[in-house]
Amino acid sequence: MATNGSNGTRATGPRCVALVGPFQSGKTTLLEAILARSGAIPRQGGVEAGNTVGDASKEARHHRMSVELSVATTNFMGDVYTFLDCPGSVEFVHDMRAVLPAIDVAVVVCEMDEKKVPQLQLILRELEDQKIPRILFVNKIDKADAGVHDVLKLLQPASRTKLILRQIPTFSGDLISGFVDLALERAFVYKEHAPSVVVPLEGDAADREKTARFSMLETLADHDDELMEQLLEDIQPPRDKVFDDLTRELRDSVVCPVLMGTATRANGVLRLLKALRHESPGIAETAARLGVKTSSDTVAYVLKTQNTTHGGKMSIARVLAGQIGDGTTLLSAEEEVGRVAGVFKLLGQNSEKRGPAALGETVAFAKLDKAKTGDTLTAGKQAHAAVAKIEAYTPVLAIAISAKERKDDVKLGQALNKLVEEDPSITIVHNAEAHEVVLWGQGEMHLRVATERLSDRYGVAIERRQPTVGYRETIRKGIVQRGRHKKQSGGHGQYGDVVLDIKPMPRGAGFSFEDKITGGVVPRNYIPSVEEGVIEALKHGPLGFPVVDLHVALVDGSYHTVDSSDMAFRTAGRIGVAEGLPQCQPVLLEPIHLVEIVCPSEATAKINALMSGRRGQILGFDTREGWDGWDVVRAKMPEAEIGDLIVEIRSATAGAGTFTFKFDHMAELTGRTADQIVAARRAAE
Ligand SMILES: Nc1nc2c(ncn2[C@@H]2O[C@H](COP(=O)(O)OP(=O)(O)OP(=O)(O)O)[C@@H](O)[C@H]2O)c(=O)[nH]1
Ligand SMILES: [Mg+2]
Repeated sequence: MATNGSNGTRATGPRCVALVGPFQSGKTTLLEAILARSGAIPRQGGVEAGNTVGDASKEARHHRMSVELSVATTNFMGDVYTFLDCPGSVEFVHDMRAVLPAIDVAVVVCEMDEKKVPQLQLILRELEDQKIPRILFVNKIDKADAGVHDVLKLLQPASRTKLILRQIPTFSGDLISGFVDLALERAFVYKEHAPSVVVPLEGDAADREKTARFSMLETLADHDDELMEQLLEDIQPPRDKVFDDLTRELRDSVVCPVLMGTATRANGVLRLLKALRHESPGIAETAARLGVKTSSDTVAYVLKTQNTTHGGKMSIARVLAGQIGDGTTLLSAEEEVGRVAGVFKLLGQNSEKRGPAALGETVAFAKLDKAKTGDTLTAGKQAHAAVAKIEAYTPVLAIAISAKERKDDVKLGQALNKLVEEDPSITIVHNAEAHEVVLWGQGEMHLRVATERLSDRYGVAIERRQPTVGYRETIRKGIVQRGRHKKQSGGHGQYGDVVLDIKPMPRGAGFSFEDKITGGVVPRNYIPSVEEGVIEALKHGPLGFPVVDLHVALVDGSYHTVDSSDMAFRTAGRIGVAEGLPQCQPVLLEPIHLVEIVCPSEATAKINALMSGRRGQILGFDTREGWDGWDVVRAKMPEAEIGDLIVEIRSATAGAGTFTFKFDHMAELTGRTADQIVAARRAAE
């Protein structure tokens, strides 16, 4: 570890900054304020007014929330900055996750809201795990009360690295009217939509400044022995040294500075931009973090794939080495992904054609047909090692969909491919048994937006319904049943006759068939047909579901030298099962899954109650390994009850909890619930 701050010179070149943070904390509004402040747009729009640069898609405007990444490039004091405004909803987390490898620094926009601390913790964790430098921006300071003095007390539990308060608020009466910057030791008053104005630092603010500055320095000194000595000896460290330490410790991810402001009024935004300019690392540090030599061949990382209505496919990427212009052929780890046909600068949904993208720039490349989000691309002859691996997403909610009109079936297939290309947190499963296309996703809103996109963007109107639960049925007792098929109409007749010994088998045994014919009463060559007939009948048992866990033995029968045929014996086998099963006490089987829920501990009791209320059998709960203040609850639960479980888990945990599940076993289901399921099945048929 370095012991002094002399290496803290300002990073240069184009930056890439992500705006992340809990749901609705004001990221898109902050982006708007940044763009207005830096002159990329003439006037600051608002989310409520529906005229922001971010969230420009129809779906985002309609739901008044970010449902995908928005990208905007601007200039500030001679440097290029690309801001990546990420959705806050956990349902759209994949867009955030995919951009993280590319960024120099994350601005984590949060609020002074206890309920949102677990969500903040989740986001900070991802950044901590990847050692991505981060700054907290406490937004909506216009709504803060006296609790603002305890900002660190409220937010520190969410962060594993020490938070460093960089600013303290100043008041006019009860309202926050400005702030003191503790590194600059200067007081400012906020002006609406204009830079804050410097005012004398005096009175109560001056006293509070001294205490707060000292604790800022103390935290910095944890990683700087020289500063520690100065503090012990009561020597005022030079201002440059303080800035150098802030820069270095942010770059090394050992502290997380905290700034504050009000995005709607662009208060605190200029300070944020200046902190980014002076203290955030740049492409050199980011490339080093990713193991890329900036001197090597061209390397770029794809952080988002978009299918635009006019421009076709766009791959938004950051150049990590070299430069990339029109006509460059690029290679991913797997294959040649295409030739760049246009380099674009983005400002929300507006794209502007430009020259080659230089080192560190974040741009959109057109027509890289095979490029995927998360790909590491190179123009070299050999693929570059992947700079990041994005974990696969475990889906939590499903809907079954179909095209409203039959003629759109093919179009739907193509649209689904594009949907998944843009959003790998959607999984598509074809349920052949139920003739269903099942869309698995991250939550209600996620799936709603996905179906809206199918119709808005890809022009396929969709019908949605609950996916079919994989019910089965079995039998509780056996029977010996004859199955006879005989037709003597005119010339060639049909004759097949079998006796089947049908027996229940233990759970999970599936189906087995046995040939117990002796003396050739059923000729050898017809026996496979008998089995086929049996299997056919088992697809649809007396309750309406596939029949499992039984053994069928062919024990007797007869044949006719002229009239017997494969067909006749298949029919006989089918008849034997169809007539036998209703007498075997058929019973419904439902799939039971092993469910694991993770949640903040204060919600554990609620989760237990929730699971019991849904026919869940709680197996126990534990502290979550490596997660202070979190629990894991394990339970066995019927598939039918898992349907919208995520919705309730999220509402019980302020959006922070989630679950995974895997099939465990099939269990008998009787009584009213079973009767209802069987009745519904009959009605559907
Ligand atoms: N009072 C106040 N309201 C704010 C401030 N910043 C944002 N808002 C409001 O908070 C709401 C959410 O703002 P957004 O900018 O959409 O928040 P977001 O973080 O982008 O939301 P998601 O992307 O959906 O997570 C909107 O109604 C904003 O007008 C602020 O500084 N003060
Ligand atoms: Mg947003």
